[in-house]
Amino acid sequence: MTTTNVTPKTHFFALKELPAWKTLEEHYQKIRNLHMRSLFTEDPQRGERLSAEGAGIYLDYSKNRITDETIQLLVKLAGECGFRERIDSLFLGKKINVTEVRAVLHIALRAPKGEKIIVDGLDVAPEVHAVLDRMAVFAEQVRSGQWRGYSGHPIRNVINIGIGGSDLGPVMAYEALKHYSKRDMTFRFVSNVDGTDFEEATRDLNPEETLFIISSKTFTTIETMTNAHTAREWTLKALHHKESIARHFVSVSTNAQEVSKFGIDTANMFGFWDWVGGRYSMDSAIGLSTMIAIGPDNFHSMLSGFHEMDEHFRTAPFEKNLPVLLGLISLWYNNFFGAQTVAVLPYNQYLKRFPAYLQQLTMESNGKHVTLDGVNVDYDTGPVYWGEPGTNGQHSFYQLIHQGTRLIPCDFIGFCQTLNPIGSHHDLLMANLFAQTEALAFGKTEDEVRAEGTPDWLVPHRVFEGNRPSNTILAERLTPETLGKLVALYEHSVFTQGAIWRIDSFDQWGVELGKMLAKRIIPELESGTEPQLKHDSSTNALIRRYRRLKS
Ligand code: G6Q
Repeated sequence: MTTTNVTPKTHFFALKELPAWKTLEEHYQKIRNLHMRSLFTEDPQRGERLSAEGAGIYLDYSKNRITDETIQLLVKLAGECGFRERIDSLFLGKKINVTEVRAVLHIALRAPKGEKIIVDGLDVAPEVHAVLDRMAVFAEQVRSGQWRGYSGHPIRNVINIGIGGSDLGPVMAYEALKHYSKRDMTFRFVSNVDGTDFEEATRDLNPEETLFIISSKTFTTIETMTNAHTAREWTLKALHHKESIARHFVSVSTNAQEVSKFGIDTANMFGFWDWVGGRYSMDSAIGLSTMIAIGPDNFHSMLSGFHEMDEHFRTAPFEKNLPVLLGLISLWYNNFFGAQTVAVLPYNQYLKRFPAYLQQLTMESNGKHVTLDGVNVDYDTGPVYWGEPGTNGQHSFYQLIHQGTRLIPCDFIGFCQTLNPIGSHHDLLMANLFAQTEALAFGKTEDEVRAEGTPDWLVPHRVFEGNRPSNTILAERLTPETLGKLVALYEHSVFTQGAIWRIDSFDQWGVELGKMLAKRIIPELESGTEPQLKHDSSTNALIRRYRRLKS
């Protein structure tokens, strides 16, 4: 692949004036009251027809409030928004992150050896593989016990210190792939600047056997640096020698200068690049803890899963393209039905952190209110993503999804094989998944409720109107490869939506603001003398109260 690396030219863009948008508005009026019950009755093949398969992942999108025409119109909309060109720009390494003037090349992190990806005239693929090779050597040294702590003990505990994109991916991947992890080692993740996080992660560990990975793209993030300094003190308190740091600390960063200022030998630094966004970095060196946990071969399988989905996204026609379909259907509910949220419901305990991971991926990417041209949007952008693993959610918030007043589109994720075959657990788990999608779509009518002998006064409470939409994502088995495919599926679905809304899905100015604001207040909390507060009256009062009560 080659690139000219020209910042895309921006121009005023009125999404709602596009012919396909206007037709979709009319179409919405026609089908908004159609019930899935009749859609399925009229078309016995619907369940099989409205499905797609890519990179070994099956997507059933038939239980949505759509017809064939809806999909055609949404695909037309994508075409009118120049989405094909946007996909090409992404894969060609053009600087589509316009506000930070950066290429967006997470796809390069999983490109196979030998593929060329040119950024600013340089092929970045060999660098990516050089870092992966160094990570593999290090991971094997730690896993085999060849890498020793300062006092000669093998490393038994690995703690990743990072936050946001430098934490959520590693935690999610570790939990998701625990089945494949080295069980005689302990992996923990410290992100919160609340000292409790560090304390609880380390209280039962021996510093002589503990390795810290300080993961920070910038190496200036205050939470991470605070935790990193605490980790250094914790280590020095036990090992007494400054030289021990080199055996117990490695870093993942783009900032060699700050890494060496902290005292970590840059020989023990694993780099990445400014074209990797934090929330798109779990397959870069930020995944070092994952690689140590599951081993380099499994890590490479995960990368090949990512790549397979990348290729599917890049080449499949939109009507058969999983990330595109997922993105377009989500946009359909967001912009035409006015849905505010999307629930992600993995029926797999290993995916318990997947919804939290997706929250950052989706909401940090598409929580924007101005277009690439800097103009306020006149339509809704990123919905709120949330979720919990099934079946737990069924015993709490599903009530609202079934019978509440809001429309909540759901993504159900399930696997045909379990990694822990115990009795009939897995069939029971999957029966719940299928039953929930069925109940949401078809509900229970008044007649059905009466036929069960329900007294009149109770009937309204027991009626389920149904017509509540869901996608079902089905894969064979949760493997490192499948995890790569699932994450890439959502990455590209986020991009699909962001491209149509014409927003920058790859910047995060809201996060940057947060990083600065606290810095102003810290000295006001710590100062020995009463500071002159110049905030609003609420913030001033809160700070004064805190100062008064803190000791
Ligand atoms: C992700 C964001 C953000 C970032 C963290 C940590 O896309 O940019 O979540 O990952 O703020 O930043 P550092 O890795 O620089 O510490």
